[in-house]
Amino acid sequence: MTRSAPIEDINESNLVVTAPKTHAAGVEAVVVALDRGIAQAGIGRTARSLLRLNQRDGTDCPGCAWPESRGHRKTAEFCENGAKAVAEESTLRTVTPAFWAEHSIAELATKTEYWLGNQGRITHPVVIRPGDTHYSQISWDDAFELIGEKIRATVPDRTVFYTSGRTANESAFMYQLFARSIGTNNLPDCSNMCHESSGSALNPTIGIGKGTVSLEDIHQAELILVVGQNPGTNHPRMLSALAECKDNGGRIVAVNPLPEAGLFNFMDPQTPKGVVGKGTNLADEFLQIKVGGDLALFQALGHLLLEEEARVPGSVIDHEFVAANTDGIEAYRAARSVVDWDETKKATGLERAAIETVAQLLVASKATIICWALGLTQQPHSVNTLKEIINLLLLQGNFGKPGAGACPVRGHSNVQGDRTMGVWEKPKEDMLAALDAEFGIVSPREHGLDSVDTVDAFVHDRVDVFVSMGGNFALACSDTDMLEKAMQRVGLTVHVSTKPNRSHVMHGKTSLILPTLGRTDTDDKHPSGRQVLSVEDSMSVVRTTQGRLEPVSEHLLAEPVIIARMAHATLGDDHPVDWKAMADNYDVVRDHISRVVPGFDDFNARLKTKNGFVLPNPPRDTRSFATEIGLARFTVSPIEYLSPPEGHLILQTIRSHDQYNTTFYGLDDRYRGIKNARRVILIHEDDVTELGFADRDLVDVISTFRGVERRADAFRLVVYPTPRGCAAAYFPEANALMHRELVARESNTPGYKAMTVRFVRAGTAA
Ligand SMILES: Nc1nc2c(c(=O)[nH]1)N[C@H]1C(S)=C(S)[C@@H](COP(=O)(O)OP(=O)(O)OC[C@H]3O[C@@H](n4cnc5c(=O)[nH]c(N)nc54)[C@H](O)[C@@H]3O)O[C@H]1N2
Ligand SMILES: Nc1nc2c(c(=O)[nH]1)N[C@H]1C(S)=C(S)[C@@H](COP(=O)(O)OP(=O)(O)OC[C@H]3O[C@@H](n4cnc5c(=O)[nH]c(N)nc54)[C@H](O)[C@@H]3O)O[C@H]1N2
Ligand SMILES: [Mo]
Repeated sequence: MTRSAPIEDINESNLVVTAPKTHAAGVEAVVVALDRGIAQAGIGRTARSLLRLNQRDGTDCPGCAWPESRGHRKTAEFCENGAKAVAEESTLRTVTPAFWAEHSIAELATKTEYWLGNQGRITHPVVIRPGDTHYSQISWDDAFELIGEKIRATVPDRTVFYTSGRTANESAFMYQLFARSIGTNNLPDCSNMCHESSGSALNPTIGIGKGTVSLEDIHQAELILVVGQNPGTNHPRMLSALAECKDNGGRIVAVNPLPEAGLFNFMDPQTPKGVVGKGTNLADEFLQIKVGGDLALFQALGHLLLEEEARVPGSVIDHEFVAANTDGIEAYRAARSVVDWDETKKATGLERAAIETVAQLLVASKATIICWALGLTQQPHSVNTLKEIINLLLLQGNFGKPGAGACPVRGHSNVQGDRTMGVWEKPKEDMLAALDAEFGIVSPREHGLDSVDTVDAFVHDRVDVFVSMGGNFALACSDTDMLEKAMQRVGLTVHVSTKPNRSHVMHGKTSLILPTLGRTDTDDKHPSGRQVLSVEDSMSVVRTTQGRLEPVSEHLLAEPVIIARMAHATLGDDHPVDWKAMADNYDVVRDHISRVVPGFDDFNARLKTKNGFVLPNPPRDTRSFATEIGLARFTVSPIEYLSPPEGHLILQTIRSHDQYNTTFYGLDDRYRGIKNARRVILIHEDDVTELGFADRDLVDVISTFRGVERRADAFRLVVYPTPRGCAAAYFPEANALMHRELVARESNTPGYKAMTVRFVRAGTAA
């Protein structure tokens, strides 16, 4: 069943640049989506998978975590990029033992991620041992035996269990139970690199680490601020929700350094207006902010709201809400009583009048939602920026009423669920006590390593066994060069994966690749028949997901089965947890979850209802805030922004329209007008000139952090409408420039949107 894979790798000199687009989707989106699907999987498989996507009893899209409608569902409840994610997974191209025999590690190390991922789905477990030049086939039994042996041979603290956020609830629950049964909380996950800052800001201020809105709230909001995110590419179904808000008379403000197409106009290919008309205009106001300027912006907005309240008492502050539910408004009021407009301009690049316009929109709105993603979470002062958003929402009582609230827009399709299931290096005592009581184990209490700590542990040779439940750790993290070298010094790396990636190539001394079922595959090799999994979306809705496609190989095992067998091989027959019972029937896992994780009572029965169920969300449900003092908290932070030294710019890293994190679907960033290439630096025209370069010059990039430099070669400068002083490059190519200690304070999220860089002509000395 092998379909031919592209043989060419990336030729960066094929770069074509056209003007950025001003609308997202349209008919072209459908054409691209179907084209990719059919090329990978053929017509029948593409139709079967896409028609099941995001339907009741269907497959949860493996793309983003945006929720599905709980009411009417369209026949096509997916977007271009969801369709690409499915095409990528349902491909008929296969990576068999013959592939590994043909390509040595030395050869694979020269391939790009695009080439690796495009080879197809891995069909058999494979191993590479010290001295081997190639991976070769291994039986499942031997693979598990090897894992058990290596884990038993070391101490729990030197084992690490990473999770990428596609892992379903049941697998995530079993995985954390496995780590804790061994005796470690070393459970880093992709969330550490993503929305950790959101949790760090929300938990102490509103008493929950999640968003407080539903999809219906988005439709009903009077005003939505879309800050630091690129929904046209990364959450395309969000555009339909924003369009519905507009149709209902709502207003939208976009805050972003880049004029992302999806912020301006959405041509919904599923409505006549989107096909032949002009689409729906989205943003009423666009604040083209400097990278890192949002804290200053939200402080200025807070000042303007308080000023208006002073002018017309009662017109802005929801006094009843504030008095009953919050603490700290006086200190906030005092801190925001003055604003330095010159400094605000320096931080944000925005004119005072533009900020005042948005303040007026906030004043006029009785139901405001603020949405954000990575543009706000990956900077040194991210946690304070997000706390400032909470201040604004609290002031106007925007919690627990229709059309209002805080909306962190999550990444991986089950990243939120994985955390709910206990994949966290800093578990709460309640969770551990419940686990211990349920299973008769003694969970470790000492906090474990997060993703950034894990990179550091690798670099300092403090890891013996690294297990990766999905993901591509080598490329997703900071300090790529150092990390790749360090990963090769680890005793055992285990990659539970669907497709080949760089982490398989930068493997430990011994390494296993364990091929698993994806979301779209049927999972029916169990004594109790076909199994169903569950996921939680960005808005705390828990529902089922099941694949309907025949797996490309009969040798794939489901993630719960792989975890159960790793655990059994490591912990033996005497361990109190019945791993096999869970792997045989996922209802058993769910029964355990119902007794351990709050909000999951009667899990099996409730999951079977039409729309699944919504987890309790005290701020949204009852305006209650489970902080230490039982009240929501206003907070005061000093102004902070990024000011690069002379001759330097701030570099933010972004996703192109043709990628899913480290997986490349193609080489086009269609909305931004970049084609056929990825090693580009988007940069303001005047910065190019001032630095003595010209458009399309080839440069080497040098980052500096606390006096330490990193270098990445051969990027092409592309003049782009980004603010002065702010450049952008694609992730993961730019990760070699990321110093691992450049992180957001409190959350330890990498500062992927806050590098300080300069350029030199390609090939010249620094
Ligand atoms: N198709 C597709 N979908 C995806 C993904 C994917 O790779 N491909 N990834 C998934 C994952 S894991 C995640 S976490 C999400 C990521 O979703 P996004 O957060 O949308 O992803 P990024 O590409 O990092 O885009 C960051 C946006 O923030 C803006 N920005 C950067 N710095 C600042 C700033 O200082 N202030 C403001 N206001 N804006 C700023 C950038 O210009 C850019 O528009 O998407 C998920 N969905
Ligand atoms: N510079 C920079 N770096 C970043 C970011 C950034 O914005 N800028 N964003 C960060 C963020 S938000 C995130 S979430 C991380 C992403 O980090 P990861 O989640 O670690 O990376 P992915 O690229 O999503 O993982 C892709 C791999 O997952 C495997 N896979 C796919 N589907 C499945 C499945 O169903 N099961 C299993 N077991 N495996 C599967 C495939 O083998 C594929 O190669 O990167 C972070 N790194
Ligand atoms: Mo993410």
